[in-house]
Amino acid sequence: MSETLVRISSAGAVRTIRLNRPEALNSFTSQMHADLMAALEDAAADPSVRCVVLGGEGRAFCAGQDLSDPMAAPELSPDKPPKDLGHLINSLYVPLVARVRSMPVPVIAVVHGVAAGAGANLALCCDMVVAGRSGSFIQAFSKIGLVPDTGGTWLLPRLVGHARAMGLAMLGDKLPAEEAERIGLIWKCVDDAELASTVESLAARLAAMPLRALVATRQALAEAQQLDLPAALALEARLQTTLGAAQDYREGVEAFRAKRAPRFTER
Ligand code: LHQ
Repeated sequence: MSETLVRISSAGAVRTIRLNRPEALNSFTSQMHADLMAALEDAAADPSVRCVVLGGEGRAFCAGQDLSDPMAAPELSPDKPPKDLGHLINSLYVPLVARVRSMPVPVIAVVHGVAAGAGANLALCCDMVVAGRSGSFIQAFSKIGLVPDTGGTWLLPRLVGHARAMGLAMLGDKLPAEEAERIGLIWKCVDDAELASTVESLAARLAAMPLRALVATRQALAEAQQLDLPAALALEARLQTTLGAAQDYREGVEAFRAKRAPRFTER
């Protein structure tokens, strides 16, 4: 286990990365961005890793951008030009979302306590979100005069529809995890006491699955949002051609026929 602004641990094929600035509710500084990116790169490059779990240390998942970090805090003097937040987004948050969404393995967000602003949308970018009953999601952006970033404008209407996306994004209210599950924003809300074991068994289950198929599913579901039905059908056919030529498909079908558990190995 290494101790930087992220904590990294491994159990079998599951790599757990925990944001580690608990005194500031794991809000993002440039150093935490760098440490998280390095941890994700490392997990992506390590063939023994078959699932990544992303969580937070302390009492929260992540409170988004650290608003006292000089790179994000508004310029108070009228004589100085305003900070270019777009540049900050383009250099740190856009690569982070791209990295998460292109991981060669499934990524689970485990949310206990608050996930606010970029922290909420980082969780929602992951393939599956499991939250404890203490968890909550806040599109905090509107309260400080900004729009949802870190993929929020794209993700929210797709996950919960336009009306709910507008309500969440405009009001910036705290959405409890239980309600987040009910409206389809996240996969599951469980008792806090069961959160670790639920995520552990979900991660182990995903790690044992055919990873190329899971990653292609992530890509196809996202891409199909922009396609009409014939184009989505064509995309599915192309993906089945690729996956059907892979070893995991042979193994899956052989295991089914032999009535034994499959052993998937590809990544
Ligand atoms: C924090 C933060 C925080 C610093 C709690 N920063 N210290 C991208 C690029 C450029 C610019 C801007 O933004 C973005 C993307 C974004 O993420 S915008 C959204 C940024 N995040 C927020 O606006 C959330 C701000 N935080 C809050 O509203 C509350 O802290 C929440 C609702 C998250 C938690 O409330 P409480 O449970 O009551 O905790 P607290 O407010 O007492 O916070 C605990 C400590 O953490 C406290 O420090 P202190 O020294 O007083 O104990 C806070 O100042 C600190 N903290 N969030 N984002």
